[in-house]
Amino acid sequence: MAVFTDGYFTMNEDEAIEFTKAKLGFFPADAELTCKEIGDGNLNYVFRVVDVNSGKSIIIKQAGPVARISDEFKLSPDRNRIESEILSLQDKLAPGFVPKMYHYDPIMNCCVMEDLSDHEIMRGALMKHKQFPLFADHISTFMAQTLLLTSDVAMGHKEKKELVKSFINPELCEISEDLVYTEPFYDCPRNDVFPGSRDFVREFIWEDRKLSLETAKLKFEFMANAQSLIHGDLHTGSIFIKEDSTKVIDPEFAFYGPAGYDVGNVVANLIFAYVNALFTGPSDQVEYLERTISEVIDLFKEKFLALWDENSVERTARYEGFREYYLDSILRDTAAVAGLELCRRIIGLAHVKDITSIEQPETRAMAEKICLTAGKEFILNRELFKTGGDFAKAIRQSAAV
Ligand code: SR1
Ligand code: MG
Repeated sequence: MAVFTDGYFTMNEDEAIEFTKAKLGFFPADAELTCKEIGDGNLNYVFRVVDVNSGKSIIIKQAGPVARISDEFKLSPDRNRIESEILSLQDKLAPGFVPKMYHYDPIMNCCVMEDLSDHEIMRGALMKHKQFPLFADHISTFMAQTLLLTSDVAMGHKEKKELVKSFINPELCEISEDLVYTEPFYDCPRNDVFPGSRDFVREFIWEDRKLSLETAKLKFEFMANAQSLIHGDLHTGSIFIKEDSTKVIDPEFAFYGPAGYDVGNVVANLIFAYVNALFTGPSDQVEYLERTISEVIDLFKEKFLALWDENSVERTARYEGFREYYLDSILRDTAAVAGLELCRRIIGLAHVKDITSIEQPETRAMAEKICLTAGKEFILNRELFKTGGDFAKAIRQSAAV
């Protein structure tokens, strides 16, 4: 019988059941519990515990001492505290858009939350060519509320600095600094380049000195701009979805960083789905995704400006023209981060299934070329992206090369 008070160890399925019985009052005493480890992400262990009698279920997410994708990444299990705290905070800032957090255990480095098994992971759903007409509205609300309401625009500056302190997340930030901003832009041994794309990557990305200079500027902005409490890894694998509901999960990369980092990740990952649909889907899926990308940007802008007027507490934030200046800088970062994400998921260590699932090598190389063409355009010309239409046009043009 395992003890859950003496010290941390990574649990197996039976131990997750024992933990549930010993530490959580969630199920009745006569519950008949089953457990399955269902994690398929790069970092953690995810247990689904179900009471066979009542059908009630919970999720236990435990942080291991190293990443699942590779034990090269030694990571503090404190990321689990960060995840449980930010989910509770986001539930207040954007109610209904994150799972309910039931319990955090600082010894076992695990958190217990609502089971969202009636939803599906958005990346997989989009690859099955499903459409979610409410998604742009939902995600733009989530981002506008969590990003604006944690910024200096809407918070007392001392209170905000307290949050900056408690969400210092050096190890997970280092992963993004390396995997997003640095390694994809040179011939780094840790990259994982598809053989059919290697020549294009070398000429188009690695040999472009102007591009590497821009990635350096962006990396230093990522490390220094404590603008908003960001999710930090807001791709379509971090979103659970069904027709009428969108839930954002997995915020363990959260820290105070550039607001455009989250918006850019959403845009880039919708572009991966768009590129997948170009080669595998019906044309209305391509149109749906282009429309959704455009709506995400335009709705985010509209909601961000409205929230600014209702919530700004800083005198200078109300000076004429400042909110437009500030929003413009977020859109610029959105374009840049969309570009970085498009490149790093093709060249770097961590790929996306939207592209790797394309079996025919020539087709995959074409899909990768589209992503890299759009990615470089977004990085180099980031100042030019001001509307959803600007993003949609660049995507169409990249797909046409
Ligand atoms: C070592 S972790 C690799 C990637 O998985 C996460 O989801 C992040 O996107 C990270 O960059
Ligand atoms: Mg994740």
